[in-house]
Amino acid sequence: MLSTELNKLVKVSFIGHPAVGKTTMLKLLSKNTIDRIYMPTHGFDLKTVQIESFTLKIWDLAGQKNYLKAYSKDHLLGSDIIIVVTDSTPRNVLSSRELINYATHFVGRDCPIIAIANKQDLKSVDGRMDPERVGEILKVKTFGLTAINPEQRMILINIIRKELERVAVKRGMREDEF
Ligand SMILES: Nc1nc2c(ncn2[C@@H]2O[C@H](COP(=O)(O)OP(=O)(O)O)[C@@H](O)[C@H]2O)c(=O)[nH]1
Ligand SMILES: [Mg+2]
Repeated sequence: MLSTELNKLVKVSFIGHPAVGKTTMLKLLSKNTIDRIYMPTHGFDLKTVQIESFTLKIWDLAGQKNYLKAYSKDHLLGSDIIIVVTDSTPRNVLSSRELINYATHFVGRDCPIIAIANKQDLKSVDGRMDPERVGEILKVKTFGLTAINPEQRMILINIIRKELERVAVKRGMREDEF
């Protein structure tokens, strides 16, 4: 049924400063091989990813200098889930808090905003923060990740799946429909 199909179409927006790992996360979701070459995203990338019966339209919103302006209303509006990606350094986490405030303006309280404390593999070498600490600062649900590790693909999928279930419930879907 068409309405069921539409119910399963979900817009997910990745936001975060340059080089925190947004594109790597998108690749982690879509395949198993991770390309370590850094290609700054210009504008945005749009990828379609299937998680169970859901079709996710994932917007990887970029921006090098004026990143705040790049997260324009048009990009964020209509998001069902916003995922803020940080590299877990204190400085980046603090400025990600601003990004969350900015995003909240456009999407209101209905759209869940969660955070990924990425680059956890570097935590022991350079003082990055663990996900608990990052979550305290950002005041949103926060999960740790090492996006360059293909073995962490299921971790990321499970994080998103939890949020998808909430979206489905909000849309009035029954559990046997998702
Ligand atoms: N050590 C480490 N490097 C990462 C991780 N995730 C991404 N990177 C690297 O960080 C750089 C920027 O990643 P990218 O996904 O392009 O960042 P974006 O600008 O947010 O899209 C690349 O060189 C990635 O390989 C991670 O979990 N650990
Ligand atoms: Mg990118």
